[in-house]
Amino acid sequence: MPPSADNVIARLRELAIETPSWGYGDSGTRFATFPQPGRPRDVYERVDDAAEIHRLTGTAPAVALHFPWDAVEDYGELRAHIEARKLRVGAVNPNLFQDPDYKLGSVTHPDAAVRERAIAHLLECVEIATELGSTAQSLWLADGTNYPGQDDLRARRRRMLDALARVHAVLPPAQELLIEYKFFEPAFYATDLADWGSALLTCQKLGDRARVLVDLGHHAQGTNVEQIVALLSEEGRLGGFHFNNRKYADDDLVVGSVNPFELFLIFCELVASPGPLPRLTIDQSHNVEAKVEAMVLSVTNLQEAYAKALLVDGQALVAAQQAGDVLAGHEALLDAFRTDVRPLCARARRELGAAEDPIAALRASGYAARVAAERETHQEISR
Ligand code: RM4
Ligand code: MN
Ligand code: MN
Repeated sequence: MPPSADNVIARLRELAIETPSWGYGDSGTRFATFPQPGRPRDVYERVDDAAEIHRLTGTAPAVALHFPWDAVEDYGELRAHIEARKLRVGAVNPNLFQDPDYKLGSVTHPDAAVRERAIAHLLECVEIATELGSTAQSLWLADGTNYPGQDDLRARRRRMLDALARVHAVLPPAQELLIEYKFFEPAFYATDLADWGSALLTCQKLGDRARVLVDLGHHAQGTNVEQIVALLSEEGRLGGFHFNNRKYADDDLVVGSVNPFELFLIFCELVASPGPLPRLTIDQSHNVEAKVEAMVLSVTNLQEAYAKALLVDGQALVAAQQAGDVLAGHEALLDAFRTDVRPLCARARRELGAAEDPIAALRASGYAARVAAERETHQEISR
């Protein structure tokens, strides 16, 4: 028997998604950026948008931050602003990909002085995380090479391991280090952390508090992401997710929009994993869609994928697998996937004090028009 509706709702109520501060501001492609009315002008307004997502969904209680994009003078003030909006700080994300110094790499750079700069930023992010009460530093490196012979692949790996070991060594007990991989871009010949295996080996070398972060957009076409999730979970190294959806590359489309079945299968692996859910963060920088609404839709898509995974009849699945009944096992998954879980999710949200239909509630609330008026008519604020 699948679990009861009450059980599913109890588990749904515990789902906690982190939304990304960097997903609320203007973004675009390398061809153009399309400014949206009401876009937040600073981290405080990005937090306000994140709070609106949580108000509507009841399931987005944390905001992940990116530095230096979200840097402020007074982190106590920022933390108070976040907590006053009933949010907490999610993972702190360092940025080692924009400074001209990092053209040839950051922690893998051939010049030791550049590597020291990169390490100093990672150590600064440990301090920022401490001040903000964050429990993770989530690291994605843009490091890589574009041409064979451009640099020594093994030396780059050793430089990276030395640098990250220094960061891991000073992590306070409350913090962990999440290591994200990406198979290409911005480097096109060799990415220093290209896949889950490279990230896992790195974590195993660093120590217990380093775990792998899986960004759904960072794999080659056809990769079985749910199997990667199962493997990392079995190794005790599944640190978390960056949720988005992709069609071709690192597209950052709304999670669950292109391949909801893949998302469901990933949640099936999470439901099968012992212990609490790992860190679940959205990593989407939208180009043409309304940003707050896109983030609400992303959270409701995650709620639905989780609800469907919770509805799988585990006994029927195991019985089919043990009987070698290939399609019965598959059909046990399809039964759950085809269930319309919208009423269940609406009930869970109602019990959380959120909106039964968050998209309709957002549209009816006038939030977009209000922030468009407030944020356009005032001078650029500086805090
Ligand atoms: C990268 C990666 C990182 C994110 C940046 C903005 O592709 O996904 O997680 O911090 O984009
Ligand atoms: Mn990511
Ligand atoms: Mn990405």
